[in-house]
Amino acid sequence: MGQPTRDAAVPLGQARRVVIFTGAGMSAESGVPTFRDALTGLWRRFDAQALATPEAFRDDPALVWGWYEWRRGAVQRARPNAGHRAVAAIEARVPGSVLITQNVDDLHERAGSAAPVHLHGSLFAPRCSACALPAPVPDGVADGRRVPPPRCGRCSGPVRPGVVWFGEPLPREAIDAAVEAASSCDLLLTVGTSGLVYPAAEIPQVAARAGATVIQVNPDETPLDRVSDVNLRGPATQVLPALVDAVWGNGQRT
Ligand code: BJW
Ligand code: ZN
Repeated sequence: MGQPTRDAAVPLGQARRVVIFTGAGMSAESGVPTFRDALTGLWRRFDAQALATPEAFRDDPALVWGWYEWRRGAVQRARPNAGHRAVAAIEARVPGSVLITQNVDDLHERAGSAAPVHLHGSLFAPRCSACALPAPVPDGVADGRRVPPPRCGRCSGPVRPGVVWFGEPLPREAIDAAVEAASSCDLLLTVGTSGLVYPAAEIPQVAARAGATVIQVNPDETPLDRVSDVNLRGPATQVLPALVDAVWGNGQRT
């Protein structure tokens, strides 16, 4: 075990209130591309940041709906990885832990995390873009780039993905729960996020300002390096199981 893992294992073993804050890097090794990775295949000439906006959906609903259907298909084919399972193991070991994710996939739930706080919504919660009525997740996944969105059963408005686009507010309950958890935790573990998108990127900063230990897991440098007490450089599937093993490897809470 390396020194940084030991430096992280000691405070994690002592913490009673842990926040785990995750981003797209968490699911990268399950084959779900990160938000800022180049889009592949059919979508390689598009810019994710331009597609993830209310304006893009208004201008070309079939293009944007098609992109999200393609991504829903990729997530449904993906399986949770050892990093997701390690997060669920931390939650099981530390009952006062809260999982906050920016991810719109369901891989944490499928790895055994009971109630992640989804700051940026979900690929599995479509709703009417006009009246907000929840809409069913379509059966199967449509193939192709442009897929006209289904129509709302109440007002016939176009159904949109239940995610948070640039310029939209985060769900009130989710951001309130995240700020509350970050303000009162002993330790925050941030995993696989670039820390570029606000207000989510404030969450580790809130914890640091409140005096919590911040541990970051990321193969690359990020703006969150400077608020982190320990930087564990590496992929989540290796670093997180090693950390869990370092703290609870003998099956006992330290
Ligand atoms: C690994 C790994 C491995 C790889 N293991 N790691 C303050 C300053 C500047 C701008 C703003 C500001 N406040 C607000 C803004 C504007 C804007 C914003 O932040 N813009 C920035 C680009 C500058 N924010 C907003 O618009 C937000 N809304 C808002 O502020 O509303 C105000 C309002 C109030 C009241 C009324 C009305 C409005 C909304 C932001 C919503 C973001 N939504 C998205 C899309 C969701 C749907 C979708 O997926 O399509 O959420 S954007 C995208 O970024 C997605 C992600 O959740 C989010 C964060 O990305 P993440 O997870 O960090 O992924 P990546 O790809 O960036 O990084 C991956 C990381 O993993 C990298 O670091 C890799 O190294 C690492 N990695 N492999 C571990 N194996
Ligand atoms: Zn409607």
